[in-house]
Amino acid sequence: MNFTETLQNLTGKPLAHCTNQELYLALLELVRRKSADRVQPVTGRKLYYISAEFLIGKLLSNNLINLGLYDEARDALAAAGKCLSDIEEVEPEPSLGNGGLGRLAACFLDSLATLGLPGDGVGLRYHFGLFHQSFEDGVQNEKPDPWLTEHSWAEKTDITYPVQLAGKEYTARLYKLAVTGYEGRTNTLNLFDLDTIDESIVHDGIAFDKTAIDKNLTLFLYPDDSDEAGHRLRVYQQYLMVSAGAQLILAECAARGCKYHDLADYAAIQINDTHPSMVIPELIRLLGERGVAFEEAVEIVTKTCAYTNHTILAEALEKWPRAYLDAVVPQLMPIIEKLDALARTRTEDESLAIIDRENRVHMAHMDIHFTHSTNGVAALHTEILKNSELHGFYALYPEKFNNKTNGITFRRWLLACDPRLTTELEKRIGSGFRKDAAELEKLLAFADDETVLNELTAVKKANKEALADWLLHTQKVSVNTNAVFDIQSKRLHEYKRQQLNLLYLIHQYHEIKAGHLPAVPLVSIFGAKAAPAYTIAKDIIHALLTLSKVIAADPEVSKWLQVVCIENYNVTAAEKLIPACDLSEQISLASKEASGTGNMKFMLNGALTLGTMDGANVEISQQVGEENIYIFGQTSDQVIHRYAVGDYNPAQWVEGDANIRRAIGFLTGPEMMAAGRAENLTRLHDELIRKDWFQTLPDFNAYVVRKGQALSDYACDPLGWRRKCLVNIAKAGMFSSDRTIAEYNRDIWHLGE
Ligand code: CBF
Repeated sequence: MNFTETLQNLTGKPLAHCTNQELYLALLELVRRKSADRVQPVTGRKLYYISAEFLIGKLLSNNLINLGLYDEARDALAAAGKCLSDIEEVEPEPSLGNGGLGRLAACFLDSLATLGLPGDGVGLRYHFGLFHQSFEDGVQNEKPDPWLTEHSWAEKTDITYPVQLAGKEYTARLYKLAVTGYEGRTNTLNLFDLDTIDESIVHDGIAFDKTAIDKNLTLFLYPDDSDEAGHRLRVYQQYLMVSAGAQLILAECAARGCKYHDLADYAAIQINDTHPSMVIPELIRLLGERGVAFEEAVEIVTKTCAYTNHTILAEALEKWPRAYLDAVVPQLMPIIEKLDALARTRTEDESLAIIDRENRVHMAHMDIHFTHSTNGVAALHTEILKNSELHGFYALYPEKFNNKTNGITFRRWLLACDPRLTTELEKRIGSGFRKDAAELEKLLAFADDETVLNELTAVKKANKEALADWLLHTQKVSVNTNAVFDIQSKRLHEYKRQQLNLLYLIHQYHEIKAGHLPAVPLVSIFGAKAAPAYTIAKDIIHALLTLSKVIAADPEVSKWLQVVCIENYNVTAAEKLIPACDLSEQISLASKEASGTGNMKFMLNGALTLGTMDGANVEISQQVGEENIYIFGQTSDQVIHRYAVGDYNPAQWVEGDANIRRAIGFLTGPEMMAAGRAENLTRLHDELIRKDWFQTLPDFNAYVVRKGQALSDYACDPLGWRRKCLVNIAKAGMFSSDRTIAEYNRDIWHLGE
């Protein structure tokens, strides 16, 4: 049977007579069947990657690509007058993640399956994900982001586990989502949920009764934690995930013959940041119920589990007040106390304790003491962990620390999102890079080939036009595709410094007004969600939206400058933005961005990085050479030193620099105040001149100069610019998540052995 016949069998009628919805459901069923054919038995050790987030994105195209069916599907549908990309529109994007950590987890699942390694994900089946973002009257508005439909990729099973929360028993139900690799095997993403969840309790945006656990537990990812009920709800969620996950792991291992004493021969568990840390005491508790003594259980769990740290930001290194754990997971507290006592026999250093003198439980400390591996996610990040943030732990357990620089799956971030570039690359260097990303280096042979460089320019132009169409269609925004597309898309956080970009744009506004015209028009695009309770982040969004309005209303400036904020930035939006980008903004305060993965996606798609020496930017810069990247700003050592000395005073920078004064002053000047809200603009203004915790001002001038250099290179030396882009694509191979996963497997997991 050919592809058309198979699909027709599933729809029950000629393809030409089907709606896009019917075709979507038929493709979903087809993918399910083909993926099921690739399930393989597990021998030896299997990985369980536990994570609060899996930002998987839409799955149809990716699955078709990985199954080798994409071209056939596209052509069969085209022959029936249907368009695969229209059918893709029918699919809702799964709301299972927030940012880099969740997207990394999704890339890792893809690479595990592609490399033929047995590795499943374990997480929660959120009904409304993070939230859906819209902009109303210049401010971020949040509402639920529903994605679960009757026919969803995640299939309900009959498998349930009891979970005790605050002394009451709940039933966790398992949903399974097939993860099929590129020419690889099929693994599973295991997602837990409660049957009793009641979506109707959500009102007024994303508000709901935080105490009705049976109804609310899996409604949202990262529910608002600005009050105690919100904090507790996060503990409830985390325990649901790890308790059900641990029971699943033990059941699967037992079914394969594991006697629990040998758990580490059957399972490797990766704790993705601190959200799943309670899996340590939970496994010890469950092993105890199965007759394993505490000391042995600790040894088994330590051998089985490993921990990844994704940040040095104190706010993300969770420390739960003991009272919360006493209330929500009383069954774990005696075990955590014993672990604390055991850790104290290994060190007298109070700062390494699990339960501190203020009765807070440090989840990362428990992870480091009671797992066999702690890794950072980029070389610089791991060095900072070893030398400063976790130095005491490194001194105690040097053998546990290792680096695993992050990566991205090239199937989604090149083959699926940039088919034009993929075709162009295949024309020149063959298709070996699909399986072996290092083969991209073959492109270097064309670095001086004008025909190839011009073709790459044509690909970029076509991608910019596609993005322009999408913006017009979805947001009614029209952009000039002859301008430089400058993009900063990532979570909104002060350390990522969208406010630095904002100040630059204000600076440019003044320069244009003063008649200093830029070398090329600039379209500056932002994609970012602010956490609902993060006031200053929302103020930054407001300032960007207001500036966008002020510029659009000024014909003198709007010819040269445009600011666009994408509504509801998600994976689908990223797939449109990244292939169209010329300049990729990676401008975090050095030392604060653990790695970044957007930086890798943009580079792979032929954008140049404007960035600080932070996270994986450092390794990108080493790969491409300093002439092919625009680096600026303080180094991480300088930043760490400035924090240590503690004498940073932004007011001095404002007083001493006319450009900074002018840019910050504009925030509360007449143009912005007339177009925006005084409360938000004043608060941001005051924050910048009084606190500026992420040192925006010391990097301002260096940023202005470096960005100016990049824009003038783009305008004055188009071939030279494109050559740099080519080098970036060619050198992106190291950032494939296949490489990252191979390293995790070699050093930590040893799967299948
Ligand atoms: O390691 C993946 C990503 O994780 C974060 O997003 C996180 O949530 N901690 C970091 O901020 C990124 O730097 C990192 O790339």
